[in-house]
Amino acid sequence: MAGNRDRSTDQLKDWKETRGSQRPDTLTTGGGNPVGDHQNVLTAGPRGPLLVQDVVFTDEMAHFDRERIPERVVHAKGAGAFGYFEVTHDITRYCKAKVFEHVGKTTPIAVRFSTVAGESGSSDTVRDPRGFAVKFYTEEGNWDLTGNNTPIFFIKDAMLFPSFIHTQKRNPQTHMKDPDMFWDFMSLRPETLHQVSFVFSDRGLPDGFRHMNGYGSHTFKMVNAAGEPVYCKFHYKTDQGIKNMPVADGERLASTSPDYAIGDLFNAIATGNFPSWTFYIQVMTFDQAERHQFNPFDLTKVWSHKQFPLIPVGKLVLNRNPVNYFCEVEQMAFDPSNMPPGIEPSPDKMLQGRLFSYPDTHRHRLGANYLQLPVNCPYRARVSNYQRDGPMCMSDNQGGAPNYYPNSFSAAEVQPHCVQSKFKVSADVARYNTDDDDNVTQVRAFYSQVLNEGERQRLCENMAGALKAAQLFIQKRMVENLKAVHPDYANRVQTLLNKYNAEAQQNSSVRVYSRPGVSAVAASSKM
Ligand code: HDE
Repeated sequence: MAGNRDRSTDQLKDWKETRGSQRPDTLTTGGGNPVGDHQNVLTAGPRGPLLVQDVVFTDEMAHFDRERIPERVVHAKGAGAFGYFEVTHDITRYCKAKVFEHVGKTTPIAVRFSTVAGESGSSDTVRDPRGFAVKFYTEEGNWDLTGNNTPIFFIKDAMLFPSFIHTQKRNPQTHMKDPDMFWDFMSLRPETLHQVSFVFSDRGLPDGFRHMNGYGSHTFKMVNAAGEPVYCKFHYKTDQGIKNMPVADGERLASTSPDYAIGDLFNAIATGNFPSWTFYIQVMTFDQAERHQFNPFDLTKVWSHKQFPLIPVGKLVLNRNPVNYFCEVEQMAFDPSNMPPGIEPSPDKMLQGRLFSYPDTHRHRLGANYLQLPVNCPYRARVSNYQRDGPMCMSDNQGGAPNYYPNSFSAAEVQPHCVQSKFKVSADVARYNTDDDDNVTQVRAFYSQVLNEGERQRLCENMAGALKAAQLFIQKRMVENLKAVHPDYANRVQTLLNKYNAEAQQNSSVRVYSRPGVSAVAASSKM
């Protein structure tokens, strides 16, 4: 037997051993009837044909025919795990949510990590943001902090999201990744510069899911017991240390071990090496928000850590692997609109757009009663409302309790102290263009102050290595955008492009269409 088997490879062996001397179960149909033969269809004579009365066969085949549910339109490839959140520092002066009630309090959590653009069979080791979504099962219902491994995002208006995602998916005719689509969009929307620079830096290719930070990314609101609100951001920093993957390793693993990150997480947890993250918040008062130099709800910007220092709150620990992938990970449904009292949305246009999109997606992907699935069910709260029926109702459907409100029979009653905080809005309703915002100052700081020389060079190589596959006018527009960030950034990328373009011209018969786009730039960035 192969000597280098790990816990994920040994799953079946481990499963058998944990069952010990238990006798095997009786094989049954889906309806529970014992099955006498599961290898031979029922036929008239040894050479067929089949009999319609072979219900063992039809039961098996009909279920197989329906095994797939739609994969997530983004973040389709991922890994999940379970654990707990523990409060280590008191933040009740900011937030009344029970999850932060007292130091030492623990709350069960579910986490799903993911890549973004690839399909569910794609490789884990591609350049792409990583999803880092956390579901807190609190006694006030679920809180879903559906974040990424980046503190910022590409765009700031939810209207652009479907188009933005289409540019990283497949060309409608060729069904291939398309470098023109991706770079055309990015270069036409300069607010993408910050996140594009982040993703093409070393951090765009993390070594598995354990060695990266997570961020709620948006600005949220926290409200304390006195009803006083502040704005806040959430950060979860890896206790394993940041570790990124060299491009060459990503390329190699993409073909030899495409499930690298899933396996790394599974094996770590299976061997008791539980990954953890330290959880922080940043806080901004409403007054500070009024006077802030940037729009504090702009998802393409960070809040200065100097001005708004990280405040420690607690720890996220993952200590259990899913018992069954489909049941507990594929069906896991995150929803930024799941917020317990004390946590509220800010006006961030992207967050507001997400409040609609996620539950809408789940109703399509999983069905109207997706919140009754065990992994999504707010099992530490008692769901009591006036919603009833729908396909695949798995609970008692709230029994005989009245299904209308108001009623005189004392069923689910509203809790006035849980009403969301009041806030003032006074403005003209319009479709506001945010094009003229400052899209470069923070990117310049990232390029010239956050990155060191080696990191800057690798960023330029990664970017040029992918951008070279786009048409020249698109390359040019992208470099113009980089020029506004920093002349050195633009020069380095242009110099590399000149070299690649000259090579391509010399060898014009061998133009390489190498699946570029964010999720595949790891593969193309070295060519
Ligand atoms: Fe998502 N996103 N997103 N997203 N997102 C989904 O939900 C969407 C955004 C993120 O492990 C979808 O169940 C819109 C930002 C994660 O199951 C979908 C907008 C951030 C996951 C969806 C955004 C994220 C998703 C796909 C802009 C980081 C995976 C299927 C308005 C802060 C969660 C699904 C998991 C998944 C929509 C932008 C993170 C379609 C409309 C910003 C981690 O509903």
